[in-house]
Amino acid sequence: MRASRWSLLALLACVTTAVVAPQVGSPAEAAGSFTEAAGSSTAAAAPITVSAAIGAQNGSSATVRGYVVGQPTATTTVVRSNYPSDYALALADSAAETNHTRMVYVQITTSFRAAYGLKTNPSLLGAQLDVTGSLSAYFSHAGLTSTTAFARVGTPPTTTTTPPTTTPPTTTAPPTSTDDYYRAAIGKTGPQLKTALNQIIRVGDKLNYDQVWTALKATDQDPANPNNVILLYSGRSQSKSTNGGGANDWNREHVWAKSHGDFGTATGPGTDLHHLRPEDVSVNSNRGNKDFDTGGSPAAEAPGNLTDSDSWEPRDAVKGDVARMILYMDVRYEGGDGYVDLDVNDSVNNGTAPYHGKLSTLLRWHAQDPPDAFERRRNQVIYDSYQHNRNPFIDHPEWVASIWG
Ligand SMILES: [Ca+2]
Ligand SMILES: [Ca+2]
Ligand SMILES: [Ca+2]
Repeated sequence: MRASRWSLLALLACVTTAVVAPQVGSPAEAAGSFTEAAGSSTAAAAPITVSAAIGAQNGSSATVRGYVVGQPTATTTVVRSNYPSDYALALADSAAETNHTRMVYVQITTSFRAAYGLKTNPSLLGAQLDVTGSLSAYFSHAGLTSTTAFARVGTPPTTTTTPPTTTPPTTTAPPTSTDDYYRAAIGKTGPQLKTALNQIIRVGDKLNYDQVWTALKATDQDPANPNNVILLYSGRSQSKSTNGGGANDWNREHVWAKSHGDFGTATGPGTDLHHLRPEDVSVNSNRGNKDFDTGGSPAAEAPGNLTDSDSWEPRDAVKGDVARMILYMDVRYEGGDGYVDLDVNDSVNNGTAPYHGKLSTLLRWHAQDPPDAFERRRNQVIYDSYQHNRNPFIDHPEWVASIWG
């Protein structure tokens, strides 16, 4: 009896919404009601639980229903006050949930931050939401990314939850490749390709230097031990918690030496995760600001690496990684956005000029050591969870020859 009464109420609510919708006149509201109609005419978009979302991290699109239980700030940390930003929230099946393994971390895309970010809307804690997005990792944790719709459960979507200017979802399938991301570059070659890639990858979020510590623990996690990171040159697996300044701690290596262009550690090239890697403090210091080239004698504590007075040769397993990081920096930083234009050249001893070498060696290394699973995962984590931009030469190794061939 109770069930049928609820059904009747639900039906009545639908009818009421349907009746009200035609009365609203603004284009935004009309678009909202169109979206509703489109949604109901396709396959049923019934919300799934948070538990189901955690069990289906396969990149598919879904609407997840859950209670706001805080803001994730790291893989295992969810804060419930003093929210640092409007960029993320955590949902759970219970409003009282405190165990992060029973939460899904939701990326709040730009247009929803003002209405659903916890820094601006701390009273959302405990509210029940329906959020639509892609079931994929966020902060290296079960996640819902690239979100396209947010709604408070029980609130008619046409009145308060339709974002003002976002386009209604036109496709239901999530992108299965990076083709959408690179759409404006695909088909171009040479300088036109470089320009198109710059315009794509310069868009994103930036970290401060302190946030880089947390990010590197996710991007460079040892696949065989989630408590550790892998050090770039040393190849050593070392506890995430041993970051610091001691000789055998790890710190933040700028693969594009930060003195080349003198950008330091201010937000920008100095904090760009695409070229920052964990490295042993003394090894980092030994590499210093040398350009990359072959030759020299074995570097202390970094088996397989060679160094002489003017160059550093990384171990074979990361030669291509180093090359692609340097090439990314050239394309990402082209001036005109407040940061120095960085350029790769065919020299060593570049000193504080905004150049890095040695191009001919880096091109060989790129061919010799193609992208592997570790490097691709790292690129994806940076895209999903931190900067929301990509290194094109990991996704499209053939573009290196098109630009520098
Ligand atoms: Ca050391
Ligand atoms: Ca490699
Ligand atoms: Ca450049």
